[in-house]
Amino acid sequence: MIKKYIFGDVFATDAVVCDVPCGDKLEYFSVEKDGSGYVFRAPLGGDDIVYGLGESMRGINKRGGRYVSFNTDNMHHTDDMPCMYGSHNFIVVDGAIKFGAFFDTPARAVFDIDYDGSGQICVSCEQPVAVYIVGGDSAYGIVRQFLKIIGQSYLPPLWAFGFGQSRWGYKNQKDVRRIVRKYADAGMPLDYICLDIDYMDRYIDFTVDKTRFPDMKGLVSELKDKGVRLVPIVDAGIKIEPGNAVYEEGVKKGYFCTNEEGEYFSAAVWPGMTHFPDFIQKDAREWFGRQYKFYTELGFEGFWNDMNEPAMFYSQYTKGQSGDHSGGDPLYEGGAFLSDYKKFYHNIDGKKVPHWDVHNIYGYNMTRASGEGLGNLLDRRYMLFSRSSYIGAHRYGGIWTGDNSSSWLMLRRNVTMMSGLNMCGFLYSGADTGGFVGNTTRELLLRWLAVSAFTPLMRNHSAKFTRYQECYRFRGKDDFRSILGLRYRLLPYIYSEFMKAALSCDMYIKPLAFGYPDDTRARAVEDQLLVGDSIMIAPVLEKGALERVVYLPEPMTEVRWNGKDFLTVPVTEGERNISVPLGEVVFFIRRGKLLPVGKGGMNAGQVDLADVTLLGDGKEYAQYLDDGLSKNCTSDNIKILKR
Ligand code: MIG
Repeated sequence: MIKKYIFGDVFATDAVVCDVPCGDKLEYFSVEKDGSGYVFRAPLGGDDIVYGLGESMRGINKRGGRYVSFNTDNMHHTDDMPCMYGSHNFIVVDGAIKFGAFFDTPARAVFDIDYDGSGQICVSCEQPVAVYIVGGDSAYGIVRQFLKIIGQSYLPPLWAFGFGQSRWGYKNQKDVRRIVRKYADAGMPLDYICLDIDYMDRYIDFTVDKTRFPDMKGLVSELKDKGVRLVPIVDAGIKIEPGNAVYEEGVKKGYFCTNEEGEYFSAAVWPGMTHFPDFIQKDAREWFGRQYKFYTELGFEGFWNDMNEPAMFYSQYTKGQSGDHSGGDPLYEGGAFLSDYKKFYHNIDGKKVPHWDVHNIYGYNMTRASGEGLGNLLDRRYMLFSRSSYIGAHRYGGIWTGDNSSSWLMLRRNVTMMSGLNMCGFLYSGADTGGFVGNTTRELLLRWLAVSAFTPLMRNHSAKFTRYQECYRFRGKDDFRSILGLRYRLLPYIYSEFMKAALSCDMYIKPLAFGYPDDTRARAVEDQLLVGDSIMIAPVLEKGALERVVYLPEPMTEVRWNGKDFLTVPVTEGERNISVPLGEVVFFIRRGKLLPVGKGGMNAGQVDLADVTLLGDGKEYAQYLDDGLSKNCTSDNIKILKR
């Protein structure tokens, strides 16, 4: 049961795609309107858990924290960092009373989830908001209803579930060829390499630097023959430069955001001064999407969208200012001068809308523009993931969780964020494996790969000036081969579970408690996850640890992957200590379920999805199978495998 309640003149975000009936009186929350907006308050029971909020810090249970929806480019992901790159305003209260609430507003919102210990939720929305209240008997059931109204997840091609190598700093075709060769020589699988801003001519979108990549088309096809795709980055800002056709057309047609004086707003990003496409305008979106033809003609089928909060170094107004980027806000919320977000405008159906009021849907609409453009340009599925997002963007692409760091906390947050992201529709997601800023270690990278081996997006990415972290650079390569190999042996399962979840508007990764709602102990577990319908993972998240305690809500089949074989043994419910040497992975098959494992391969194209062995004590497995590329994905592609 879902009801909608409208407060004020709400800006349509298109997050929800179904007709939801309006309710009379808001349930659960009291509402007050004051000078700073709408304030919603709901009491919490003593043991209530609050789930949701997608990409946000702290843990799976959001209780005790304060979270700010205001998309921000900030790499300081400490647990009290209030804003991330995306705003995912959906929460689920799970206690004696259970309900979900989605605060659909493109403007800033603050979620105080019993932060002060007064036992209540307080959600403050600066601008008009549509509140969706979702009823249900269980937190999981509530989430599933919510996922239905926001529409089906983006469907990536099979190769997007392979392993990808990325780094800010790969600068020419020699670098790219070397990485492909090194991975092959090391006997490690690889499906794609991400090209960061250095592939472009002076960081200008829709260009290629001809000296560093003299024959991009040739390179793309040469590598595709080897089973490796290239995935270029696209930034939000368009360089101001006469002769730049995209810039010129955007200026002529009015596709850029404007400033207070009605001229196009200018801000400095990687290419120098740029204009920001007005992605919130439908025509501008279509125009931007058409530009991807430049890339598809070169043979690219995958992209990542960056700097789309939008991030900026300074603007025409803040040029020359330095130091504090907080714009006077007591909370440091970003790399941009916050005041700049108040100084530019969108043109929506002839109405001048301040960016500040619609800030959180900017990146979403960039993803929408790219996704729709690619949908028109390609006869097959594309890979796409974005940094900034809002609920709704999940229908067009995935996300990565931004500039994390090479730290054990961020590994743990990768685990907790995955369940929140899945509750908000972002099934295709993952973190910078190994960590983006800072120097990784062999141990951290191996443990991180053992987590990412289960996330749909599995990409090793790091920043310029940090230690190189390609897997082949480390000693003891067997350990890396083992974990990368595991991913490819599990690909039939991962792909099948993802596609089934997406097609049925379900989650692919869930908190343990969603599988065992009546188990009070499972409710407190934040370092184990259900991945797909059949398995539970219990990764090692601590430095130096060679073992860990796992909680099993029911008897399961323990699976130990040692790099060669899957060793299975039935285990009883309760607490269990598992030893997990680096390079091995231990996980569990749930009672009555089956896990199909394949033969692996050096890239997704080599994996025979149909050639599987079934592990576990279940009777049958419903496998989603197709060619991994065609757009015709339906449940007709599900075959029942019997044991
Ligand atoms: O200002 O393109 O999050 O993944 O490597 C930094 C360079 C811009 C931020 C992205 C990161 C990427 C980097 N970008």
